[in-house]
Amino acid sequence: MNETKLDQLVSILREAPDEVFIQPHNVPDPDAISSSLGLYYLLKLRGLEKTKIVYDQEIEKANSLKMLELFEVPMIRAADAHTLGTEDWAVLVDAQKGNANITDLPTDEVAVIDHHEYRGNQGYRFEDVRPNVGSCSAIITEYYFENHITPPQDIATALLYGIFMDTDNLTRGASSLDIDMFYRLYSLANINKIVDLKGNDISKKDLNLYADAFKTVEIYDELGFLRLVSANDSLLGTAGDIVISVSGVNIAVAYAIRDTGIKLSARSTCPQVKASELIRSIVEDVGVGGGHDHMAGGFIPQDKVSDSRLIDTFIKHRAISFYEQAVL
Ligand SMILES: [Mn+2]
Repeated sequence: MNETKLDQLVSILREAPDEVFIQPHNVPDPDAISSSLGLYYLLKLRGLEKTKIVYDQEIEKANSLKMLELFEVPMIRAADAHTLGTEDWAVLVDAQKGNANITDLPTDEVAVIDHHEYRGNQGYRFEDVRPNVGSCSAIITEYYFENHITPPQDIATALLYGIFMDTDNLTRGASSLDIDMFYRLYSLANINKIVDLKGNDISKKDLNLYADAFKTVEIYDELGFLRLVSANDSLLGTAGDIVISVSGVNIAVAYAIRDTGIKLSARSTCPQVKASELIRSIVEDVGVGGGHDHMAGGFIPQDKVSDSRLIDTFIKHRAISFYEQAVL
């Protein structure tokens, strides 16, 4: 019988000298949380008892926090992972080594499961990177069905929600795998919990931040710009989703200015404008960025921000130049 991906991963991880940490990107979103939880359950099932989920930075969004509570996700902050050390191994999920949004912990990153742009093998012994898939949750779900494992109800529900969120209800970059896995999970999931999560999309505090942010919206043809006046940049993507839902706007660039630099998020439904390329053109020579055709993110460190160039104008100028080239 052919080895499945899960078999391969497990046989590598059995050689781990000490603990195995599943690490999603920083400020984990629903797709990252459900992928981590889904993989955690599979590894435990296969006897890898010394497995933990670790993440860096704060979880800010109401729906992500609600997930932790509803599904009792055993995730710990890197700062609280006292046993984590250089002898431990890590499996990265929903992120790859070298991404701006993942902290390089002391662990040895031996494996990666992701659906973002492939960044090349960075010394992994196992890699499953599928940029054409809309969610990491769909990849993890496939590990279940491929191995004839039925996910328990809470895990099925979390994975279903992960697919739901990362593909914007199956309308953004959804592949046939996302749709197949969504369909198979649906009958196993608790839809009441999905309803509960959907009712926790934003907190009251976020509402005020959004209200301020929407006042900053500027539209230029199909482009919509939004500036978030808060350090809570996990709201950027969601704010961008709302801007893109404005009639006539097909590309959204949302950004937040923090002490450390500028965090950027892009959304595109315009076929000529790939969000990842747009972001890369904005951060060219000054920062890092990447993502998918439909959603992407980037960061410009504070020391690269020139005093003589107003950052709002800088971002808009670069985005408009890229847009005009692309749609010519
Ligand atoms: Mn994802």
